[in-house]
Amino acid sequence: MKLKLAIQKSGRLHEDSMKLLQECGIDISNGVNKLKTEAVNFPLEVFFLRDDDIPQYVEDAVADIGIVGENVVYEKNKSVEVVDMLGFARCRLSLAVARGDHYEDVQFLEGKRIATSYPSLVRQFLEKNHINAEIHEISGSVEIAPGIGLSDAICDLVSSGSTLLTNGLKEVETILQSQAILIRHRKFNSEQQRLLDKLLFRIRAVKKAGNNKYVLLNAPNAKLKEIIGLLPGMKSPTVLPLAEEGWSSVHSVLSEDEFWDKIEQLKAAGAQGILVVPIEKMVI
Ligand code: PRT
Ligand code: ZN
Repeated sequence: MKLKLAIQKSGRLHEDSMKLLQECGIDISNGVNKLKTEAVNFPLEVFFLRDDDIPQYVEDAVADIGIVGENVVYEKNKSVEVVDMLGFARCRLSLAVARGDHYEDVQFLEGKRIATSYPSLVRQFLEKNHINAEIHEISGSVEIAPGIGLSDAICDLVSSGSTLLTNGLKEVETILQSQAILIRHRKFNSEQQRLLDKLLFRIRAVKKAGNNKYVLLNAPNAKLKEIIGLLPGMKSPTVLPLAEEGWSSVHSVLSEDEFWDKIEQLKAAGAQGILVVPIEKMVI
């Protein structure tokens, strides 16, 4: 038996989805230009689809699992289960109005026309805020709608914000934060679950490694206690004597979010020759 995975055929999710598989040691280099291919070294079949179709394929169990943006999953509202957050393709679904508009709060939207490719999420947002507005569903180039008189506001995905800027718009409300997620259908049997667990074990090791750095530094023995106290490590830091009398080499793992603060503190505590190395996989 093989697990069937749906990923985007081309677009913003494609490369990172492929990279994740590669980092998990799964080789699908034999057929990326086809609609379907098989991994050579893992019981996995991969379907290449439009991202919008992935939730339906997974709900219907045509694909067992899929990689897709939260925005698409929640807009389509299919009956699927979220297995894991994958951390890439981060963006937000936001409402934007003309830069010159005087926007104070959501009341601004009362009676207005909003252009979007996300009618369902926009409707939910408006209902929650008790706003009556007209939703115009369009499938692309949403950001030009106000400029050509089609709408008064838009709701679209934003990452850097430059598309809004170049179209004379400003972001006023965020209705959803999104990233790529792994979804599965609800009819898993035990063999499918076993294969998913095997894949998840690898995905989590890759994610964990990406969030951590391996740090090596030299410390005078007199300062060792203080420096070790700053380092969490997986269990506790490794300490090895240096050839030079009175010095030790300390090895540890630091997480990305505390990284710069810790490096400063380590330097201040007397650490020298600090080396920082990326970690490829991390299993704890
Ligand atoms: O062909 P297919 O249907 O598969 O692809 P698609 O064209 O529908 O989707 P694609 O490849 O553009 O995006 C796939 C997924 O990437 C989305 O569903 C999101 O989950 C995620 N993602 C992350 C984004 C963005 N960031 C993003 N910035 N999707 C789209 N954008 C667009 C946005 O619509 C706007 O036009 O980029 C523009 C804004 O970007 P900034 O940087 O100017 O703010
Ligand atoms: Zn799409």
